[in-house]
Amino acid sequence: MRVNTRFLIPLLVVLLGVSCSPAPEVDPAPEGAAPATAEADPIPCYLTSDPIEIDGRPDEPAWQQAPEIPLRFDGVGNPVSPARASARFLWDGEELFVAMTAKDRDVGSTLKGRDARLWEEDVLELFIKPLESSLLYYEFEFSASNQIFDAYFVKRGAPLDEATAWDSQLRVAVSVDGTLNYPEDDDRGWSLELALPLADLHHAGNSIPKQGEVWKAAVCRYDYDARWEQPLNTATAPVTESGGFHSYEVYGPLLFKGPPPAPSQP
Ligand SMILES: [Ca+2]
Ligand SMILES: [Ca+2]
Ligand SMILES: [Ca+2]
Repeated sequence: MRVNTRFLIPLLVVLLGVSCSPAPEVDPAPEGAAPATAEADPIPCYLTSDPIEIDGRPDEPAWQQAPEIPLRFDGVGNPVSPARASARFLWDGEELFVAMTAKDRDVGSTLKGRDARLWEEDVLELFIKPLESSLLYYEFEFSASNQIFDAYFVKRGAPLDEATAWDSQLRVAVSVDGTLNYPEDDDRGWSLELALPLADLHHAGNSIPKQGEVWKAAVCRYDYDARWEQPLNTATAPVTESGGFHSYEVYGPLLFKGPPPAPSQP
């Protein structure tokens, strides 16, 4: 039986203790900052008709309407403040758009090919669970060299090779602010934009949500650094506290909304 070691990594980190490796640099919490609670952020997903060029740089005006969702939980569910990565969500009725931005001192990515083991290097991940009434969910991973891993799980623990056999039609582009695969200098980070056709998520019927519909979603990350012995994993939800990135019970509610409110008049 094939064992998916990804489920074991958070547990091993807890059992072995993170103190066995040099502590990754995490910005200290500012004085007076409110402590994070062990609840995932709700994720507003506003409807937009504005153009978004999928080029890895989420600098279109449309993105200014999308609230930033911080990856504010570390590998054992403790708060990371301020967060070093965030995600934003939009949709246009046919496609889901997601922008992710990550600070990263050492951006690395060498793996190639669809569904490669991208979590073994710097990676940003998106988990989507459309239906409360079904066990099915989707996982997407993106590397800093623009490689894609996409998987459809009929249920948690389903064989990985069966899950990854599914390929979506999503479009993604990555932008690296620094030098890829060159740990000798200090990078600043990387970002990506993706457009996922919602019709791709058809396994439980009509997958085009209505306005007001609520799914569940989480964005997660492994940040590797040549100067650390262990990667730092963070997420928008306290997933690793309760058994791994696949703990969809604690994902945030993804709210498919109408257009964003008009800016107030000066
Ligand atoms: Ca763009
Ligand atoms: Ca796939
Ligand atoms: Ca890194």
